[in-house]
Formats: sequence, C-alpha cells, structure tokens
Amino acid sequence: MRPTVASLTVLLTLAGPIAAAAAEPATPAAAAHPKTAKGVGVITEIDRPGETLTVKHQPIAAFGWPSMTMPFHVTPPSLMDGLKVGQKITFETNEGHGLPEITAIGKR
Ligand SMILES: [Cu+2]
Repeated sequence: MRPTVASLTVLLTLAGPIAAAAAEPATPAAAAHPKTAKGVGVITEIDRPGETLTVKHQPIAAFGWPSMTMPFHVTPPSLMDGLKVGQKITFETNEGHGLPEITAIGKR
C-alpha cells in the first residue's frame, strides 16, 4: 500500500503544474481541432458483430484526414440498421479510442 500512496502523491504533484501550464495554449488548439466532424463516404464493409463499418470517405478537413478507406466503430450499433454495402452516407465521427467512432449516420 505504501508505494501506491507515494506514487499517487507524486502523480498529483506533477499533474498540478502540467494542467495549469496547458490551460492557456489548449484553448486555440481545441478550437482548431474539434472533437467531432462530419464526413461523406461510401460503405465498403459492414461488420454487425464487430459493430464496425468500413467507409471509403472523402477528406475530413476538420481532423486533417485525407480521403481513405477505414473502419469506424458505430455507436449505437443500431445506426447500422438498414445500411448496405455501396451505400453513400453522411456521418458524424469523433476520434474515438483507437478506432474512430461514428455517432450519427444519414443515408443519401
Ligand atoms: Cu480515414
């Protein structure tokens, strides 16, 4: 227990100054790099059990992404209802955790 408490104290001590230093420059960066962005693409693969959709998407300027074909996690998975491979969609995505995540889908 002792080492854990000691480590935690060190972390908290370090976190204070770092958080304070990051507070000011973080504001313009966050504005330039939003958490969510809209995309347009064509579905190339639907993986219902894996809750992922592979989409050949157009560039997503807000994230600085070029056009590419990539998998997205879909939340909630029910957004995949009625979708077909080859279908054109608009979508809203965030950068997720590892895999970007689609949180809204519009059919075209
Ligand atoms: Cu991509």
